[in-house]
Amino acid sequence: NISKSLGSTEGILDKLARIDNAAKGNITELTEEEGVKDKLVPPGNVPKDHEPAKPRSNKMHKVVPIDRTMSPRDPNAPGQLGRPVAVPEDKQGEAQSRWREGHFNVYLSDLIPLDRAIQDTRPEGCSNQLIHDDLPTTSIIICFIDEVWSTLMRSVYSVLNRSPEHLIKEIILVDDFSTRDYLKEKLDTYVKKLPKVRVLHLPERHGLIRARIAGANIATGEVLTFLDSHVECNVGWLEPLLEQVRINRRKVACPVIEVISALDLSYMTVESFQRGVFTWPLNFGWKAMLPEVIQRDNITEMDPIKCPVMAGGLFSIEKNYFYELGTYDPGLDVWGGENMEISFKIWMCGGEIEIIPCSRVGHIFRNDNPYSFPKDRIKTVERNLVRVAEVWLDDYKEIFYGHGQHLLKYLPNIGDLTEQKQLRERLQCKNFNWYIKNVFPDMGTPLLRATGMLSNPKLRKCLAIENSTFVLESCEGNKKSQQFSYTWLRHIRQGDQCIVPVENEDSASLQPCDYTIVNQRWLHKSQISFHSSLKDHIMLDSTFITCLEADPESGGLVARECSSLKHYQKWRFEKYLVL
Ligand code: UD2
Ligand code: MN
Repeated sequence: NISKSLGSTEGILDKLARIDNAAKGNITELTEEEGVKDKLVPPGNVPKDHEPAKPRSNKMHKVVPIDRTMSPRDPNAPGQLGRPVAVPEDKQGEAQSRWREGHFNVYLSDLIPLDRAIQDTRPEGCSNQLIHDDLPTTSIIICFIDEVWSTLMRSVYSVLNRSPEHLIKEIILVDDFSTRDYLKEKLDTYVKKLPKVRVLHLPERHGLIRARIAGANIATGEVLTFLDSHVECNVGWLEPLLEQVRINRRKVACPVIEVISALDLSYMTVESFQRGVFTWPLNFGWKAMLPEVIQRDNITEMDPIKCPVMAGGLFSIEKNYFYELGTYDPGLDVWGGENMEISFKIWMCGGEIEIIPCSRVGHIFRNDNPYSFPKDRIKTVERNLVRVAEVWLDDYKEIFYGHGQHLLKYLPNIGDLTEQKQLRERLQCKNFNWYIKNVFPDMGTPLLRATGMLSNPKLRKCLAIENSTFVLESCEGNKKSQQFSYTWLRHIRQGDQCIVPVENEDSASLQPCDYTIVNQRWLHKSQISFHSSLKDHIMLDSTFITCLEADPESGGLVARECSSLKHYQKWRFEKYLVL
C-alpha cells in the first residue's frame, strides 16, 4: 500500500514530536586529533565555478545497469527480489526478542542474503538516460552506531554490487563509538576482504552530525555521498546522482528514498512526484506535487524534483562545495535538524537540492532508535532546530516560535552562533523571505495572523499611536499610525513596539517587542478557543482575565477585566490572514 507506506515515512521522520527518550548524559566535544573542522574556513584549492577541476568531455553513455548480485545465486532465498518474508511459527519468540536490537525485524534481516537482489523500481526511461563519461568519483560515507550486522553489510554490499567500480573512491564506515563487540575487531577483519571499505572508529560519541563531518574530513573522492547504515542501493542509483553534481557543482542530489519494511523486510517503491518540505516548527515531511502542475509543466516521472528541504540521510554533494558551505553547523548535537540547516544553507547561498527519480535507495524506517541519546532525544532535536532557526529564519522565526512557544526556552542554551552568522554573511546568502518566495512558494503559512487597522466596531473608531500614546480616531486606511499587526507569537505590534498591559493599573502601554516577554502575548479569534463569546476580544494570554478596551472617556486604550458584554472590548483587524 503505497500511500500507507508514505504516510509512515512521514510519521517516522516526524517521530521526534512524539517519542520521549529520557536517556541522560553529556556529549563531549571533539578533540583536535580527530581533525574535525570546527572552523568554517574552506580548504585551499577550492575550484572556482568557471574553472572546472579537470578538462571536460562531452562523451556520454547510457546508465550502466550494474547488478553484480545477478550472478549465480539462489532465486528462492528468502527476501530475494525484495519479496516479503514471514517468520516461521516456531521462531516468533526469537524474532520478537531480537526486534529491539534494531527496532526492525532483525531475525528476518539475518535470514535473507546480504547481497539479495531487489526489483529495479526506476521509472521507465531511466535506463536510456545519457550520462557523461567523465563523472566525478565519490566517497561513500556511512555513519552508524550499534547497527545490526546484516543491515550494515547489506548496505555496503548494495553499494559495491550496484555501482560502477571506478566511481567509488572508497566506502568510509564511520563507527560513532558503538558498544557492540561485533562492530570492533570483527568488523575491521571482515572489511579487509572487501574492496575500498575503510572503518573510522571514533574515540567517543560524536553524534550523527559530527560523525559525518569526521568522515568527510578523511574522504578523498571528489563527491561525498552520505548514506544511512540500513539501506539498499538499487540498480543504477549512483550515476544519475553524480551526473547532476557534474552538471552543476552546487547541486545537491538526493535519491528517491524507498521503503524497506521494518516488519517483513520487503522492498517497496513509493509514489512519484513527492517533494521534501517542512511544516512548522520545522518538521520534515513529504508533499505530493499537484496533478495540475505536473500536467501544466509536462513533468515526467524521470525529471529531477526541486525540494525545499531534504530528508537528510541520503545525498551526494561535491566535497569542496560541502566545505565552502561550512559543512554542517558543528554546534548541532547528535541527531536531527541538520537536514533543515544544510537545506536552508544550500538554497539561500546559491545552490539547489533535487530528488533524482532515476536514483533509488531503500531505507528501513524504524519506530524507535536502537541507540541511546546522550541527552533527552526531543530536547536534543528541539535545541538543534532553535539553533537553525536563529541563524537562518529571519522574520519567519515568529512563525517557528508561534507554532511551539516552548521552543523559546532553549534560547539561553543553544550556544554561540557567531561563526554561523558570519558564514551566512561571508557567503552572501539570500534571506529567508527570498527562500520562501522562490523555493517554497506553497509553504502556505502567512507571516502574520492579521494586519491593518484595528477598530472597535461599536465606537466605529480605530486605534492609533500618536506621540507614543494610544488614541482612538476615525479610521483612515492609509494612515501609518493606525497600522497594527497580530503575529504568530500573539504580539499586537506597530513597527517594533508591542502592546503590554501596565501592571496594577487598568491601562496599556508600548514596549519594544521581545519574544520572551509573556505579557506581550494576546489571544484573539481562534486563539481564544475556550470561550466562544470572547472571540472578538483581545485577551492577555498570561492571565485570561485582562482584555483591551477602548475608553471613549479618555479617548485611549485601557486594559480591564474581560466580559463578553462589553462592546468596547470587541476589536476587528482590517485583514485576517489566519482566523
Ligand atoms: C533521518 C535521516 C537521517 C538523519 C535524520 C535527522 C533518512 C533516510 N534518514 O532519520 O540520515 O538525517 O533524519 O538527523 O533521511 N547515527 C550515528 N550516531 C548517532 C545517531 C545516529 O552515527 O548518534 C547513525 C545511525 O546509525 C544511522 C544514521 O546515523 O545510520 C541516521 O540515523 P537514523 O537512521 O536513526 O535516522 P532516521 O533514518 O530516522
Ligand atoms: Mn535511518
